[in-house]
Amino acid sequence: VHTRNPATESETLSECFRFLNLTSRSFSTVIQELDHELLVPITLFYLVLRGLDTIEDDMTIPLDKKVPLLRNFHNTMEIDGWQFHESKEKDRELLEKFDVVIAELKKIKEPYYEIIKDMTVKMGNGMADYAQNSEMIKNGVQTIEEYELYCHYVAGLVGAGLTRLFVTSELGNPKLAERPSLTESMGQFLQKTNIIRDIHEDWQDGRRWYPKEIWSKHVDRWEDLFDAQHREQAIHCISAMVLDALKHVEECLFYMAGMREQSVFNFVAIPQGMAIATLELVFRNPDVLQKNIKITKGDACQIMLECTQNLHTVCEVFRRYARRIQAKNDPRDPNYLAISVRCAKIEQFIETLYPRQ
Ligand code: PS7
Ligand code: MN
Ligand code: MN
Ligand code: MN
Ligand code: MN
Ligand code: MN
Repeated sequence: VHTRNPATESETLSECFRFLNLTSRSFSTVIQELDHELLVPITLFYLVLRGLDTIEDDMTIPLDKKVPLLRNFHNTMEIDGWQFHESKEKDRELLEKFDVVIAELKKIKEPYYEIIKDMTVKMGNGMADYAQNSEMIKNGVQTIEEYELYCHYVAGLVGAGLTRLFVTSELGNPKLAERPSLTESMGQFLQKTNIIRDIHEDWQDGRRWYPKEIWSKHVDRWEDLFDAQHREQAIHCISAMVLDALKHVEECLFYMAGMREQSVFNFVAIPQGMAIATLELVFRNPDVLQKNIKITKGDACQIMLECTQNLHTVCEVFRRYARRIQAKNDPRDPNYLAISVRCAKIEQFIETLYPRQ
């Protein structure tokens, strides 16, 4: 069911949907299938955060300009007619015509608006902290704790905002609001997968999100990860990162068990299904170190079908990919045993949810 109504849509709203399709690889379809109550608020939430992320990612904006832009973005998003013409990023057109997002934000229900604004304050400040910090120490994220705090700012907060939108609109189980760690895991799992996969692209852009606490166990210098001479160690480093991401799986499945409306279920489940498939794709795959890799269209289609049914079919996706990770696991990998245990635990958890006869 398409919930958009182009006949009654204002020009600025149509423009917002054009930006959604232009800027989002993974979210545009699932957002546009959302229940009518949340369709526009979540589209605008996405565009506000995409605008913020475009500023964060733009390495041509000097830090003394970038930091205040990030910290004040929640005020900026209230200034009628505001546009930004100094970005060189791929998604810069959104910032150049950001006034359309601002115009539409003023029309949504107050509680939805407040949630979006609150998340923008927190994310903008978190991004600014890390932008300043990476400049000071010049060698990226150090500990797993710092890595997870970054993932909290850019994805855990998105999850928190979305959960509040689901609960406020009564499309989500109110009990979800009492389980913030489940929500956090949903964001951590997506963001960690994105960071693991984007290693090469991020490195070329002068960014590094893998924590030193993990990569330093495998190579002495960060650059060595991209050097053919250290290929084996680099693959082991990726395995360590995949193992770390897999610790969130049970909480993600638990969160999805709390969905009660089909369009919201699909919206949260599809990205999670894509993420577990992406983890399997990057696992022990040297291509990650050389180029951007993506799951095939065929796999994406199948995941889309399975993740738009019910928790059971989503669990089947997770079980299938956990088994494929197991099958690719190599005893020479220092994380072999831990990965094996982790995958078995995931399978076991699914088995307790849906015992097979
Ligand atoms: C509001 C739907 C559902 C409880 C733009 C969805 C970048 C991985 O780094 O575009 O450019 O490669 O490939 C999305 C939890 C956030 C976390 C975060 C807003 C799920 C700005 C998404 C998305 C929580 C910061 C997109 C985490 O990847 O990034 C809405 C529940 C934006 C969610 C960023 C990343 C998302 C991301 P990149 P991508
Ligand atoms: Mn970013
Ligand atoms: Mn980005
Ligand atoms: Mn990325
Ligand atoms: Mn991306
Ligand atoms: Mn990117």
